[in-house]
Amino acid sequence: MDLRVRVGTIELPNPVMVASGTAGHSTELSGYVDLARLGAFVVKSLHVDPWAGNPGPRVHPLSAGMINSVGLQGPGVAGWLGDGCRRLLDAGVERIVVSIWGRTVAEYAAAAAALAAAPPEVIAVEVNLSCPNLDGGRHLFAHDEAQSADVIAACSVAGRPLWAKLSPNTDRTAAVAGAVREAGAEAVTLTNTLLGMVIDTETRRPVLGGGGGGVSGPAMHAVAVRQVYDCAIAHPDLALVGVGGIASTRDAIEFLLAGASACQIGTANFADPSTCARLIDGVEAWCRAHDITAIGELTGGAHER
Ligand code: RRO
Repeated sequence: MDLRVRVGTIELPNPVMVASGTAGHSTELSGYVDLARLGAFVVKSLHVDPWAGNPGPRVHPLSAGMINSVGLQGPGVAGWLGDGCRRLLDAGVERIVVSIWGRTVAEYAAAAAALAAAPPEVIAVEVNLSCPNLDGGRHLFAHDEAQSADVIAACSVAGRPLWAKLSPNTDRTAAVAGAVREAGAEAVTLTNTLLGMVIDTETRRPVLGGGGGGVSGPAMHAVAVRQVYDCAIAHPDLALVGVGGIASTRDAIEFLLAGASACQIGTANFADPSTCARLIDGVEAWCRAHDITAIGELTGGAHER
């Protein structure tokens, strides 16, 4: 069984990655899953400088997933290179995708520049243009083609393939995908979380310390599949990474059929941190049961007549 997939210029041994922000910055999940087995380990978004994130509560369960307002907490790129990155390498992880964020184009560029010195195991940079918890969700780069393109162009200083993580909270996603590709992105990751809020009826205040937050998990799976499907039609030659509510093998296969080359597992890691290992085995078993010899054959299958 050939589980290898290609995302832009990068080849991964299998299509299953962790989603940024759901597996920490380093080896937090290594007691549950062999991180070296993953298609790639995706680091929670890093700013160029350390950032404390939002006040708690930061996460809250929903009937079909969860909502978060972590608020982009992280050690900064230099702090991560000196600690989290080293621990991933010590754990034998050879494929690391680093997610970065900024409040301005210059801050994104500074984070990307700081990654230029990263070891070769940092195989790509996922540029997070779509965090719902930056400035309370009032400003998302991923809702604007020109601003997204400016960020991607500025991040070329990382000297690594760039993936752009886009938003489900706009009807501009396919247009933004085209703009970031023109600006140099090799792939787009679809999607980040849905803007949401939970209100405590006793206190009459938002439950999360940050106010609103990002909805993830099964509640948004069909939304993200649709984004991938539509983007694959708009940009048949652009590599897509599907993320949103994957909890089962079939959820992952759906993203491939919609047009993704690979997928990322997020919220399911909170309920079962070994989900990725289960799904690597699961997609292999699914392919065998369906007489698929190379998993790459599945990409875009739902578009064929
Ligand atoms: O840290 C967060 O609050 C966060 C980020 Br950076 C993101 O991209 N998506 C999300 O739901 N939460």
